[in-house]
Amino acid sequence: MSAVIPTHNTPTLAIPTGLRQWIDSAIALTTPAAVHWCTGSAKEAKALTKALVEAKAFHPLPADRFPNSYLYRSNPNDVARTEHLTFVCTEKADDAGPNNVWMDPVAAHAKMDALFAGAMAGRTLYVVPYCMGPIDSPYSRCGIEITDSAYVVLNMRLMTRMGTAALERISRDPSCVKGLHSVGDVNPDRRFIMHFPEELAIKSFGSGYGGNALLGKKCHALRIASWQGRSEGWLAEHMLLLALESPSGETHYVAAAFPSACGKTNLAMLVPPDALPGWKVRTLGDDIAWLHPGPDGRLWAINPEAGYFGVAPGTNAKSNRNAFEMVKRDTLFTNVALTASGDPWWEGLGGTPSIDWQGQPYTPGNGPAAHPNSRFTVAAKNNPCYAAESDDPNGVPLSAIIFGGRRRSLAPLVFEALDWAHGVLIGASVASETTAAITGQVGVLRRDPMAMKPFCGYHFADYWRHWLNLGHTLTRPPKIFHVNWFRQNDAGQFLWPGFGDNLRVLKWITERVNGTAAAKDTPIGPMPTRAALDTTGLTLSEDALSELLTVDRAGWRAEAALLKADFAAYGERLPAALTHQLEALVHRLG
Ligand code: GTP
Ligand code: SPV
Ligand code: MN
Repeated sequence: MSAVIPTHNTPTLAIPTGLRQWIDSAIALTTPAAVHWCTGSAKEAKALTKALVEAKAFHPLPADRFPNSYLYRSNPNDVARTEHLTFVCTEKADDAGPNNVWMDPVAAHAKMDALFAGAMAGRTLYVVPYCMGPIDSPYSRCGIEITDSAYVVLNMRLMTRMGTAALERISRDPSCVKGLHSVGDVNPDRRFIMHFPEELAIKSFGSGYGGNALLGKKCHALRIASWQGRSEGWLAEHMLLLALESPSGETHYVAAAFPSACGKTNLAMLVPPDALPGWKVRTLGDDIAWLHPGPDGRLWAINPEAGYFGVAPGTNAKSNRNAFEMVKRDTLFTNVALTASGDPWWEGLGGTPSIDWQGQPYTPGNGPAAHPNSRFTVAAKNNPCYAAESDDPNGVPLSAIIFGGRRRSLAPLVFEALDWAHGVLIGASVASETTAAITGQVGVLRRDPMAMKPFCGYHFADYWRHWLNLGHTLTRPPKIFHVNWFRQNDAGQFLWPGFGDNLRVLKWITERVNGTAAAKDTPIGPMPTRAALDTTGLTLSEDALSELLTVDRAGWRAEAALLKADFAAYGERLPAALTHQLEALVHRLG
């Protein structure tokens, strides 16, 4: 992408000296043709968009049906996060843990600086100040991303509070995350996403895609923030955040951690089924939550993001009507297909594609028309069920935390933790089939503790200890649950209808919080009795229901043995309380 705003501008605010020096040294290293300080204004976005359209990098969608919306096709070698190229560079290798790929920080800086040298020649360098969380929240944290991608700038503008307001906060409090990004030559052999948690710094080269390039998201708000949260007493989690209002008007706030492409956006935007009138779901966040113990002994949550980078395939008027409506304006689509009339298209939408995600005439034998990890970027405020509490500087108090994974077998529809420590074990034992959100094989079951395998910026054993310790500070902790929407029958069909019908599970969960729903005790934790799960208006065979609500003891014994082996990889650092929880589970399984 060449220089699109070829004029130098200067920031209108005083930049703290250390930051100014960092920016100056990045300019000296990357030698851009121009430098642009982003203000986040509509005028700026318009100019960038226009330049991208002129450069044919943005394809305008039909303005009558998709106003202010564009299709962007990324390099076909750059369509998902790349975990093997993502590093945590701590002084001591042990601090990154076996869950991360580690590199010595001195070696990592040298490697990256060699790549960045002269990398922005002929391009514009954008200075992108952003704030993760409401501008006026004590829980929010700022960052500056330096990038040579106008696509990244426009995405960051939708995904974060980007521009002047963030820069104002930074000028008052310079402790911000420094992110340096270049798309480079988009060569997978020269692609690295490096994190320096001890320096609050990120260097990302060679990718323009999502979590690799929008540095406020996974790099800052999860990997660096999880490190900060450990030392400051809070948690940065891969969680959606929703408000659930019952017909009687009572609201519960719920956070849920599922691995990538396992249903967070869909649950966060849930449209209740007609058979359960009076229930309402409002969205606070769809991907990341920062959790802080409050003075009242409850756990409080904010969503650090301001937009969604959501999975397109599977989205339709029936599965997620809110998302379907939301992406009809002001939306950037990445790697979707087009219909003959030029509308965006993806698998599961209905209708037929004409042009595939690579811009070629669609041929059915050539794989899916839209890339399975094709995405929409849209401001959260465009969500028809946006929760106003998203802007509350104090966040919202959690009633429940849900963990879940994509498992065709074993894990039942829902079960409950006996207490916080058992809940930490449940989180640590999350396993899920891999999805298109990361490069590599899809459908392989792997352990993904707390859905944070790709995102925890430090040793998992230390992370679980932090979770356990944090629980001790809560006098009114949220209840913890585990769900699985993805059980399959022998024919490979989903047993549970999912989507809007997941409300039935949320209903049981909040009734458990209120102490009004029945449960049967099982070795893995309390589960709904058949009568306690509201199946009004649901056409589901009793066989399927009983399969969804049964514990396969032999299967769970095998699972516990696997878990024990997986935990062994974390060695001496593994908290004893977690080992005790696992032993207790084995004991209950008999
Ligand atoms: P990331 O943005 O990668 O973190 O993903 P996510 O966790 O937000 O997942 P998302 O809600 O985008 O869903 C991913 C895929 O799973 C989509 O294709 C959905 O259609 C599908 N999906 C979501 N919820 C359900 C469900 O309840 N049942 C079934 N069968 N599929 C679902
Ligand atoms: C995920 O993979 O969990 C995402 C998309 O939410 S990305 O921003 O690429 O990380
Ligand atoms: Mn995600």
